Amino acid sequence: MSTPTTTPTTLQPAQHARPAEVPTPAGVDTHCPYCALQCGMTLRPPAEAGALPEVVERTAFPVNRGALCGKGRTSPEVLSAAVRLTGPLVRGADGELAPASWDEALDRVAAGLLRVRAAHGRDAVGVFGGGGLTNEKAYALGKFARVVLRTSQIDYNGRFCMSSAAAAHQRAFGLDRGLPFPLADVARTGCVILVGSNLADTMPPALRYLTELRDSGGTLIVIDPRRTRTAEQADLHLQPRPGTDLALALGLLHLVVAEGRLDEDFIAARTSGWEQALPGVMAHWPELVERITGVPVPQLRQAVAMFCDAAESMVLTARGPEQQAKGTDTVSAWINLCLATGRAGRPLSGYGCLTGQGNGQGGREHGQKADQLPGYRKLDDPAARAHVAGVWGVDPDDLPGPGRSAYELLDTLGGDIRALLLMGSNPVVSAPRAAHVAERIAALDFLAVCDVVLSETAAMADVVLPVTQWAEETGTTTNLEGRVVLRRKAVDPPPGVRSDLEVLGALAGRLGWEQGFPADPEEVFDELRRASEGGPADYSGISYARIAAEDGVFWPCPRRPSDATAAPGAPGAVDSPGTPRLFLDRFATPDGRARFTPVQDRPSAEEPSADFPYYLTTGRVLAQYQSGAQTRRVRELNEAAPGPFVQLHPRLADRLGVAEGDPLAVTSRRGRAVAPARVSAAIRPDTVFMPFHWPGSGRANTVTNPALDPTSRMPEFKVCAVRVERASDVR
Ligand SMILES: Nc1nc2c(c(=O)[nH]1)N[C@H]1C(S)=C(S)[C@@H](COP(=O)(O)OP(=O)(O)OC[C@H]3O[C@@H](n4cnc5c(=O)[nH]c(N)nc54)[C@H](O)[C@@H]3O)O[C@H]1N2
Ligand SMILES: Nc1nc2c(c(=O)[nH]1)N[C@H]1C(S)=C(S)[C@@H](COP(=O)(O)OP(=O)(O)OC[C@H]3O[C@@H](n4cnc5c(=O)[nH]c(N)nc54)[C@H](O)[C@@H]3O)O[C@H]1N2
Ligand code: SF4
Ligand SMILES: [Mo]
Repeated sequence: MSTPTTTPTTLQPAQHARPAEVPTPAGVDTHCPYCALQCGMTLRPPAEAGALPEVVERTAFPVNRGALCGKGRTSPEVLSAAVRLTGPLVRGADGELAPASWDEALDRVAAGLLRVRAAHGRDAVGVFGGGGLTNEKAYALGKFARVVLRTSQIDYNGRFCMSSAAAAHQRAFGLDRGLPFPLADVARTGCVILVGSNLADTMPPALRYLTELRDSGGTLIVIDPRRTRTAEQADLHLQPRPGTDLALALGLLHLVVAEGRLDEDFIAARTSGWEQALPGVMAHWPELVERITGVPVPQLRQAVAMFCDAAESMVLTARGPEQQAKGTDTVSAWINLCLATGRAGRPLSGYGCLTGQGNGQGGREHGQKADQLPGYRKLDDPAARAHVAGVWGVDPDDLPGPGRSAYELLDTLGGDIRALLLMGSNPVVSAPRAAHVAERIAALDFLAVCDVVLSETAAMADVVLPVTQWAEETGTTTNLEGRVVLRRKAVDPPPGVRSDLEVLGALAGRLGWEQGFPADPEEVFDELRRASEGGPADYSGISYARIAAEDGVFWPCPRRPSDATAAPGAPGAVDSPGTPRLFLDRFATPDGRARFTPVQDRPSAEEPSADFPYYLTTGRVLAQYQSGAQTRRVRELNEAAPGPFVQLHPRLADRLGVAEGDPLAVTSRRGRAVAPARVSAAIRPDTVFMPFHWPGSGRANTVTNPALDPTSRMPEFKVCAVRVERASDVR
């Protein structure tokens, strides 16, 4: 790797108040490469050649106030040339990946995409993006697909993440932003119901807001089939069967009605559709809900009392209830609970989704989703098409229509889709029914992958393009609060790598588009602002300079020029201050009212049976991130979480004759994973849990169910039926 220079390209050096005797280190304020909290940090350039930059606390950033988890603290290690790609790779006639020049690699990609397009049509070329990509990259990737490739077949891994919550948000509020309030509000409400989030492990610095909530007399209810480190903090932990959150939410709302705790005034003044939702609620009486969920009626009553006794309260969901084939209805049921009790559209109350990836929020707003155009516009809306086509300088009729969702796209590879450009995901590890997905990827005529490291998916590619990462480039992300932040370049990349934006520009050039794909992120952002202007996620009043000055700006942030001719952000333009809190006056629906959605409980796509008697649920551990492509390359994290495991209850372990560490086989209708047993009373006896961070024989996603939610197309990562055996008993 090249030596990062002592004075890196930066917009603004860090300027924190420090004791006078400690010299202020030269450093660059930036943000963590990983999760949606987008913790602020300062990177201090290395003192000596070849060393890595040092992470320094940045207390001024309000979300994490200096705190970082181990992943953030060790994030510079992935910058090391020892673990990352430093030059393009091209698969040779011998079938092996070998180093190649950039020109050769880019020519190969252009030729591969053109060949498939010529033989099979535009929709035979697919694009798969990621919620970790910056806004600029997500925007450029979506534009590249629609304008250069003119394919409808683009989607991204965010579909696997928060798409159910996004769909339910849209249904109820007419707008989808993960949290409609700053995270700090969580510490100031009266009661929080946290549904299927293990944020002590997945967003550790956010735990402080829950601690502050409880310290100031508020209460915390956690709903999780496992007694996680997060659940241990709760005043009340409900431990339902996996996949029963919909019944649970309906049951709580039933009790709200039965106990006369509805907020009739709020329902009348600010909502619509309550009468239609009521029958589904009344059909879920407490004893039935206890039977479905396994949560005793007294606990249901206690939860309702805690939630309604507080003057303000919140429901926050994460992947537990969302990654289900009924995830959208499940989130709608939780939103209905908030609406019926007047816990929405008021200060310190409301529903929020804890978005997951670094740019999980922005990544779904700027056009890499199958049905979307920038600014959270809809691809099937003629006015939206006309606006964005105008910014892009193309005919609206030339824009393709909506395409397939992520799993459906992957499932089509080697069939209708014969070439794929993949940027920012590692589906061989992270997609449901992963062995099948790997087979589909292998059946492609052509695969190009842009990545920082040689991920398991990149290793299958015909061409691997090595790209720059967070600290080596500037760009914006939008955190789980809807706060747009600026990740600044802090170090120079190794000479052999290029940015995703440069790659898209070079490919566009080879495919006949000399203009329209600049490599400068700020130029891309300025175009994105115009493309988003007037859309639901309006960024037109946000500029790099403003983000730098304000340490983040919340969308929607329309430009409001006092002088109508002033460019966004220019002197004379008075832009919106941004919107930290949504819906206080009205919801974003046509009539300004939040909408109840009538929902009914239904079973999971796969319930336990004689052959597959247990539930498998999956998720995360503290020290690994996602498919592990990055964090498995960091020594300290690997030592903390070296491999997969199967968490199971001591009673189940006894029944199977299994001791701690024994290899266990977990088998579903899709396949089998083998990993050591981790015996723990923290999990329900009818359920086993596997983290999904590893490839190979312990890959959880070999087992998971790709059943999709009908609305969001979210796969059912959180529930499937499995057999659990000692690996030695399985032939
Ligand atoms: N360390 C770490 N942090 C991360 C990530 C990571 O990979 N590693 N990834 C980031 C991303 S992209 C995301 S999306 C977030 C995810 O953040 P979380 O949603 O907090 O993470 P998960 O572990 O997937 O799921 C949370 C909890 O849901 C529970 N659960 C399982 N099934 C059910 C169910 O049916 N109902 C309910 N109510 N709960 C259930 C699990 O037991 C688990 O404790 O984390 C982000 N942060
Ligand atoms: N069983 C099970 N499976 C799951 C989940 C679960 O809970 N259970 N959760 C799902 C969820 S919520 C998610 S978000 C997905 C995530 O799963 P993936 O989509 O596989 O996410 P990552 O592992 O973050 O993959 C990102 C890839 O992009 C690379 N990368 C990082 N930065 C850049 C960049 O700037 N440019 C480019 N070109 N590449 C970059 C990384 O090195 C890595 O290889 O997994 C899903 N899969
Ligand atoms: S909590 Fe998320 S953003 Fe913060 S340091 Fe950890 S991984 Fe990075
Ligand atoms: Mo995610």
